[in-house]
Amino acid sequence: MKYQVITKDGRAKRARMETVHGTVETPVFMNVGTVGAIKGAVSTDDLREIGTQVELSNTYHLHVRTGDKLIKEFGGLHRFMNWDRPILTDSGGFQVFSLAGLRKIKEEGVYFNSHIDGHKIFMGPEESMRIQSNLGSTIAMAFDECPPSHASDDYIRHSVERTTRWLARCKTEMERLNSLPDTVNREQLLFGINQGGVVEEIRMEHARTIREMDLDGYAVGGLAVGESHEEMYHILDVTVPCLPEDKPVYLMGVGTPANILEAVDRGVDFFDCVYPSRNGRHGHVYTNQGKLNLFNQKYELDSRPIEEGCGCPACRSYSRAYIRHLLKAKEMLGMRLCTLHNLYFYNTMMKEIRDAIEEHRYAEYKAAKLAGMEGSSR
Ligand code: PRF
Ligand code: ZN
Repeated sequence: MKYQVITKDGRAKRARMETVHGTVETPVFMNVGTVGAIKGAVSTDDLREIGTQVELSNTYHLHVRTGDKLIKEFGGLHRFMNWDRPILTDSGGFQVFSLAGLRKIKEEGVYFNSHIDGHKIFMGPEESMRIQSNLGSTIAMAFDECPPSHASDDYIRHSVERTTRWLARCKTEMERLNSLPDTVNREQLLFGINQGGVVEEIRMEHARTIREMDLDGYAVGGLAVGESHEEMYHILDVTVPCLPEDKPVYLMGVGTPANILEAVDRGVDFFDCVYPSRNGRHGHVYTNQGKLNLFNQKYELDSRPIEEGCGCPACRSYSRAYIRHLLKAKEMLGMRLCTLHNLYFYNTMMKEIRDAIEEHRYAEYKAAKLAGMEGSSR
C-alpha cells in the first residue's frame, strides 16, 4: 500500500492510495452495500457508471447470511460481486452493537443473538479478522466497541482500553492470516479505530496510543451516534492532529453533504454513509439547491430532471414527474433511479472537493456549496 498526500489546502488533504485492487483518490465517499449489494437494486455495473471508487460491505451481515466460508470458496467477495476495485469491510463491531439482540461484552469478545433467527453467535477480534480475511476485502476494519452516546466517562474509558487491547489482537491475527498460502488477499490492509465518545482527553490519548501501532490507516469511530454536529466537529479538531499525517483518515458512518464538507476541512480522507441510498429509497433526492421530496404533489407535471445538468442515469433520461409516479406506484425503478442520482451526487461532490483542494480554493468551494444547499443538509 502506498499513500501519498498530493497537496493540502489548509487542513484539507488531497491524497492518493494505491492498493492491490487499484488506486483510490481521496477525499472519497465509499458506497455502502451492506450485504454485498447497494440497496435499491444497484448493480456493480451501475457503480462503475456512477463513479464509485470503493464499495463497503459488512462483516457481520455476510457472516450471518450466506457466510464468509462460502464466499472464500467462491474466490472472495470481489469475484462473488464482480467488483475488481477496492472494497472496505466494516468489522462487525458496530453492527453487533446496533442490530443484534441480547449481547454480553467480555474481554474475549461479544456474545449475541443473530438479528435474523436469534441463534447465538460469538465474535471477537480474531473471528472478525478471519471473516474479513475470508471475504478478501482490500481494507479490513479493526473490531471495536462503539460506546453508546449516553455512556459515562468511566464506561468510555474502560471500553476504549479494551478496544485498544482488541486492536493489538486484530493486528497479530491479520499478520498471521496474511502469511497463510490460501488466504484470498494476502495484502489485506488493517485500519485501526479511534473511540472515546465526546471526551476530548480520552479521544486524544487513544489516538496517540493507536498511532504507535503502525496500522495502514486510522478511522474515527463513535461519532454521528447522537451528539451534536458541533461536538463532532470539535472532536475531529482535536483528534485528527493526533493521528499520523502520512496515513489515511476515515470518519465512519458520516454523513450529510455538510458534515463531509466540514470533516474534509479537518483532514478526513474516507467517508461512508447510508443517507444517499436510504434517502433515495424514500424519494428524497439531493440537488445543489437542497433536497427535494419527489412525493410532493408540486412535481406531478414537472418535466425537468431531478437536477438540470446532472449526468446520472436518472437525470439523463427521466423527468421528476415520471420518477414521482414510479415512487407512488411503488415500482422498484423509482427507488433505483433516486438511489443512483443520490450516489452520483455524492461521488460528484467528492470529485469537486478534490479539484477544489488541488486548486487551493477549498474554502470558497465549501462556502458556495453550503450556501446553495442551505437548510436541507440531510
Ligand atoms: N465502529 C465501527 N463501524 C462504525 C462505527 C464505529 O464506531 C460508526 C460510528 N459512526 C459507523 N460505523 N466499527
Ligand atoms: Zn441525477
